[in-house]
Amino acid sequence: MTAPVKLAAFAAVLAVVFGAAALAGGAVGRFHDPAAAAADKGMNMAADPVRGLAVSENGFTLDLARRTARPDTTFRLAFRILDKDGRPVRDFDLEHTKRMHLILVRRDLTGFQHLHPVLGAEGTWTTPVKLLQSGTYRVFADFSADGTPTTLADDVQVDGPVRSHELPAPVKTAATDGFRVRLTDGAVRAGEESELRFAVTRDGRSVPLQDYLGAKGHLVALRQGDLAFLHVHPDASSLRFEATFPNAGSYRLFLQFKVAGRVHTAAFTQEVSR
Ligand SMILES: [Cu+2]
Repeated sequence: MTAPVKLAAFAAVLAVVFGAAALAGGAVGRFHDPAAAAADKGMNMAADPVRGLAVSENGFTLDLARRTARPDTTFRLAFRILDKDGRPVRDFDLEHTKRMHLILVRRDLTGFQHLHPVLGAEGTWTTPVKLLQSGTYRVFADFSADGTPTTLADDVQVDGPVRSHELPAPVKTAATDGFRVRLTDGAVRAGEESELRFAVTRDGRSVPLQDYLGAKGHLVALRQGDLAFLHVHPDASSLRFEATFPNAGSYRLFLQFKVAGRVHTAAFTQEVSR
């Protein structure tokens, strides 16, 4: 190789190295961009087990037809899930054997209901609802669309004088409809996966459970204060659930199980330590 050719080759190598460095610099610069940083943060938040704090998330929006009701009066609750272009979503994925799970609970964590509304041709979900007591109720639409599990929430106000209840003290046994439900848990700590096990008895004897929503039971966990909705994973063959409580505090657990064709709900206060 002659000297001028060697120099030219060296210059070409330099150009490649500096070119790559310039590209890398550009890429690094992009991460300092506030929009890119916010997008990264959003992705981290999507991994959070907490849901149900927003009316709009993951490109979906909960559109409630009405936000007021009268106490102890059956009304037609109607809502749509809108996509990012404002169009009603009509295709939903099956989750726990249903395409839509509707959870209602008063702000003081009383009056829990779990309903399965019907989807109309125009993308409107409807179900008859009766809210017994006055107060503010949280309405959670729990669904999956395009493979994205999402829980959106809004409020329905029930007019009238409100008598609120303190969260009951944590106890390991709850009575409902003549059944006794016992909760067994280990050390339930914030940020760790916790196992929650339930046993249902009647007159001291264990009760044969029917399948409900593709498992032996269904569990909803809500955080006191902001009513954050925790996603809980059921074990298909027993009343065992895995839940990760994001922080220390008080939570209300609503266990649902099915016996002889009827669904029953038992509620527990769960304290989560640091
Ligand atoms: Cu459901």
